[in-house]
Amino acid sequence: MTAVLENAVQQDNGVLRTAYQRSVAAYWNDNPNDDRVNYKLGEVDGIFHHHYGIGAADFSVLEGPEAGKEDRLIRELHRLETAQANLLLDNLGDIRPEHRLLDAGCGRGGTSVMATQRFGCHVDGVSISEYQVDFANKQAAVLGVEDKAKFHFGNMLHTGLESGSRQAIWTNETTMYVDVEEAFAEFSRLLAPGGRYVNITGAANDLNGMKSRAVTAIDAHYGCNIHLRSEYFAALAANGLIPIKVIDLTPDTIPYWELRTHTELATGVENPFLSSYKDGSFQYLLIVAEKA
Ligand code: GPP
Ligand code: MG
Repeated sequence: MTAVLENAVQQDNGVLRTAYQRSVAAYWNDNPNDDRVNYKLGEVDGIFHHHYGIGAADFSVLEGPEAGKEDRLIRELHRLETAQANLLLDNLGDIRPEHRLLDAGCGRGGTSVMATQRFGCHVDGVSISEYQVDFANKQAAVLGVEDKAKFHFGNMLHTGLESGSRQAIWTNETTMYVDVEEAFAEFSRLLAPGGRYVNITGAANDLNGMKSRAVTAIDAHYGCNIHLRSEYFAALAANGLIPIKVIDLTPDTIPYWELRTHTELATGVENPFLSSYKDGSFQYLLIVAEKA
């Protein structure tokens, strides 16, 4: 067998099973978009996020001396992203130090690190990007939480983790990369009875018909496939995950995107987000479900 073929077979039996998954992994291993908006914000306190922000933005950072403006913007955007992760953690239920959690699509590990710091519990994060896994493990060591937060090259659709082993699972803006039916079947298998699944995601609004041009532009920017709102609830119900809370975070995330248009780190995706949130074709949702 040639080396190339051997490699392909090995990958098909392992973490990456489809051409789509390999393309997503390649994107995050070698981000073709300007990634400074994630890196520079993470440098503020060592917590590296791959999601957006919520809450009232302090637009006064745009005033005052031009000299420190960019730094003030970076700190404020980072504060809003950390607020988003805190809201997600607020919804995981009663997490105790002996519990084991799963961060499905962990990125550079920010939300997992915050979870171990808050609850003293164990978190496993999986990502199909080896670059992200390596970054997250190194950063956990820098922050002194490497014994609690562990990151693995793994696929949320088939984690290989033990059934019923998780008190909580979350996806922080990662479900647009997977078939949610498949993902929720795996989460349902992994959760202990009464355990929680928390999802923060952007969803296309069914009431608006098919995906708007702006939502399609967001898909194209990240190489993802944004789902309809209804698909989430159908897939939860089909897998014994019973919603207990749904919050439309759209109004809470708009200030983040408005502020982000002012930084030199803006990537061009800001206007599609703002226009689709404002015309109602796209919604930023928190969904909390319990395992029956
Ligand atoms: C990435 O955040 C999040 C996604 C790629 C998923 C898409 C999310 C939706 C709600 C549609 P990031 O922090 O890596 O993106 P950016 O580089 O733009 O900050
Ligand atoms: Mg970002």
